[in-house]
Amino acid sequence: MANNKRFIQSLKSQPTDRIPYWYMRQAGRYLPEYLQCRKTAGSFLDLCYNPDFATEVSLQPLRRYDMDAAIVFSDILVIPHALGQSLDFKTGEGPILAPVDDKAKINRLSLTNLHQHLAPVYETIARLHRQIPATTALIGFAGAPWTVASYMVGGRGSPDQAAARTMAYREEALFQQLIDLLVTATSEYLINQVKYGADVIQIFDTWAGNLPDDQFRRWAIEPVRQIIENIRICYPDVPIISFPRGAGCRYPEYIGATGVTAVSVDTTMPLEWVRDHIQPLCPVQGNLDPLLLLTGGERLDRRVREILCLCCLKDGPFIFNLGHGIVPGTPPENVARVSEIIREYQLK
Ligand code: 1CP
Repeated sequence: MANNKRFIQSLKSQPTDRIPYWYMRQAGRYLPEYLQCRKTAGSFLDLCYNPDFATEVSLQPLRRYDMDAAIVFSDILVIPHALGQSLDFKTGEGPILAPVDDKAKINRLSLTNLHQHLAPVYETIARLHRQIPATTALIGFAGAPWTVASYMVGGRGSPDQAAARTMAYREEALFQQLIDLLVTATSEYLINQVKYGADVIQIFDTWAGNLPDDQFRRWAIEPVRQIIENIRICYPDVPIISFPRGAGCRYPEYIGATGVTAVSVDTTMPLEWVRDHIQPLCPVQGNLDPLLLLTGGERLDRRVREILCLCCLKDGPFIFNLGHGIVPGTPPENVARVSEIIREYQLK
């Protein structure tokens, strides 16, 4: 099944006619048509929970750049919202949540309305499944428990996740309770995404890299291992990509311990190291600097070709992507240019 999709072929380590590509955060703030939809929808959450708008903005980047995969438009923070935490996105700012930083607040979170709350996301996936071309894969996603918990405890994004890391040391059992709840909610959410038509799952662990060694195993590896195990009970063959941003030399351990199908590698990872130490273990996705995509020019062309050459030297399959998400202000023509170079690049 699904073998006419180049992206899935690559994830299954099968040969492809060219390198598949898509871009993290490919829908969104750099596209004028997205900004128009966001204005019409009202708030960012109205966009996420309205299948008409969410389907439209998921399709917008495909119309321009014909990627090998579409990603459903949503956000990693719909899970805390579905568990009962208040969430707001103010224009131009990041997310603001009412912090869950003590036992009473964590105990008030509940799985009861999870699927009812997330039903619009499932509906969007069902529509996208029907509407995207047969050769395009549909990616469902969620945040990893550690990254999601860092927003839940801190109430907003932070450079060091100090609130969550402090709780994990001071109130380990309570933090474990929060992580366990997120493992359950995220597993069920992702299983439903596959049920409604997602071909591939991506788990975003944006803040994994800030965890010290022992904490990385406990809060980044173990919860993701459990989620993957839960998904595979229902869907043994669904490809699962994880993005433990900043994992560095811990990528090989992460791959072995979680059983993930493929990894997204971040901008800091040296290409030769990726080729020698990660590609032999699993398919790799990455890792153009989103700021180079923003600045463009000859330098962008050169780097794209460098990534294409180095990551295809060994037998390991490769999916072209960014090392983190597209940033606002990126000129759409730069995304078009990169897509063109990838399409023209011939596999030897
Ligand atoms: O219109 C707007 O102003 C909202 C901007 C925006 C968008 C377009 C946010 C707020 N989220 C999204 C969509 C989104 N978020 C997608 C959609 C699909 C796609 O095109 O890829 C995805 C996959 C995400 C995932 C996400 N949200 C992550 C993990 C990936 C990453 O880039 O690190 C994280 C950390 C978030 C939280 C979040 N949501 C939005 C913002 C600005 C942030 C970051 C906040 C912060 O840390 O300061």
